[in-house]
Amino acid sequence: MFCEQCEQTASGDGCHQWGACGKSPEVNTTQDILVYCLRGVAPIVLTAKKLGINTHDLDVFTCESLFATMTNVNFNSKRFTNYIQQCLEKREQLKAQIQAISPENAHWSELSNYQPNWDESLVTQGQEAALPFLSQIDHNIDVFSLKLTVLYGIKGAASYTFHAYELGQEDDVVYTFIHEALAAIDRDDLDLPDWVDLALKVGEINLRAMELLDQGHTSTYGHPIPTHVPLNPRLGKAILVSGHDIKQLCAILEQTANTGLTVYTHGELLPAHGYPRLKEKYPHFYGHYGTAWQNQTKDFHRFPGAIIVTTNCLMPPHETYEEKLFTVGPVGYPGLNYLAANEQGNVDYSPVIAKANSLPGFTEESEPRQVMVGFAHNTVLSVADTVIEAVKQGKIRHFFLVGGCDGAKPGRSYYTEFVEKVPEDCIVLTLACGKFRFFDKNLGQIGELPRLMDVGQCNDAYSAIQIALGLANAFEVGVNDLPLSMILSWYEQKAVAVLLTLLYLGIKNIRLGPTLPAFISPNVFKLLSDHYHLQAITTPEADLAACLSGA
Ligand code: FSO
Ligand code: SF4
Repeated sequence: MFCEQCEQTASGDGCHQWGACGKSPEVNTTQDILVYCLRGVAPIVLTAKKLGINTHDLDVFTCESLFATMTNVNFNSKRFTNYIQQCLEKREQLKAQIQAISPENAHWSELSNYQPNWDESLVTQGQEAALPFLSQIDHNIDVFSLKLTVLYGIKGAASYTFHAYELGQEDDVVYTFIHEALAAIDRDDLDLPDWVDLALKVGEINLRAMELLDQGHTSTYGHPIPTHVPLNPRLGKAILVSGHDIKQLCAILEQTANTGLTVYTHGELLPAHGYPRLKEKYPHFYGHYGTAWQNQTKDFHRFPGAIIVTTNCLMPPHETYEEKLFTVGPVGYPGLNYLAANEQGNVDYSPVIAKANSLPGFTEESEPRQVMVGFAHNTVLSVADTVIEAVKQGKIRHFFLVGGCDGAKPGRSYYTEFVEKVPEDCIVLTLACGKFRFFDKNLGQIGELPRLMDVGQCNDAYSAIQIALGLANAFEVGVNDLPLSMILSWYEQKAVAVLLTLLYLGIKNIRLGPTLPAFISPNVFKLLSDHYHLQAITTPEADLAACLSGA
């Protein structure tokens, strides 16, 4: 196997024997074959779109199945075999439609005609499917690096697009580009500048995908508002919902209303407490339990109720809690309870409710603790005048966006130290699961403004971008001229997509850690640092001093 799509890739240069995430070579191979099939489907979909054929089914399927190949989403090779079968069936149906109306356009490459041999193990065939792609490493390492950047960025954008679709927000421009990018991977007529442009285009399209998702969330659940979230459980039986999918969280709240169960968020669902239409409608939507994804084995073991994981990051489960753990959507693990949606896309959560009722729930009270969420773009920009005034009066010196993913590597303590060292006349905006290293710290206030503001999930990176652009607009300066520094942590492919969006927007001086992506070649990194001053984190002290001096 070969995989280097995430930050914890083995020895910093690729997982070869077994995934550091727990992914087996078999799962990796079936993922490779699925992506190989999607690369072959893409030119067919693009031809169909030009002919006016409706490709919506394959558009959504492509996004969902790419989402499933992201880090810590799905470890079940059977699910990937099933995705491959569906992909090939849908591909042949679309070819037949094209053949029927425009036979002169129905000529397909070997890749678009690919058929695995179902009588033989997919594992050996998958290696062959991935190899032509891998062999390009020797051909041009920098182009290969950018191809991987595009592929991983597209995976992240596909996950946002899939969430937005679930909330009724779609744009064919996004779907079309996802197919264009997948088809481009097998082109050999593009040189380095073309690939740089394509990577930035991934960023542009990802911005649109994130905008759609933001519209989906805010039009369905209202704009987030500052909200206190208890961290201490209350007495009674309980369900814990992890991942990012607010639509599934809402469905769970609806089905558990008046059951006596209390619903808690875990990980990246913490910011869901800021949505007024969820809080107002569901009084049993109570608090948050646990911290970031890499601590889930401890959190899930201790939680005395049923647990649902709606998206990444799922870790291989321990036997102490696998019986009470359920997955939905693109998430899966062999042997784990999976709740498939019906034809209307709805999930029946009654097995989760039954499991929660069979477990003890919380039987002891604990010290009240709370955190505050809800500082999304609408809230922050509604006080833009106060912010500007505070900056003009010298009460606020600088803003730091300390955001991104968490992970298990010790180097990630950089982010905690960084936040602890931020001077008292500066504000920290945060988002995504990296915040769990400092989310419950009391950093106090500057006037009416909290010094630590939670913008939301990694899926709300759009909100952070809107805040930066809105403040730049209010100050009548460019975004790079704001007293704002971005200190980002990455782990998986959504972070790659967001980074490409920030580069597409021309944002400079981003500091990235805890390590640089293994798939970025030294030349590509040099190009990004020359153009955008993208830089690796160093030490909290040195980076803070540099940011405050405007570097
Ligand atoms: Fe974290 Fe995982 Fe949200 Fe990522 S839970 S690491 S960027 O998948 O999604 O921030
Ligand atoms: Fe390794 Fe990350 Fe790939 Fe898992 S997703 S196999 S940890 S590079």
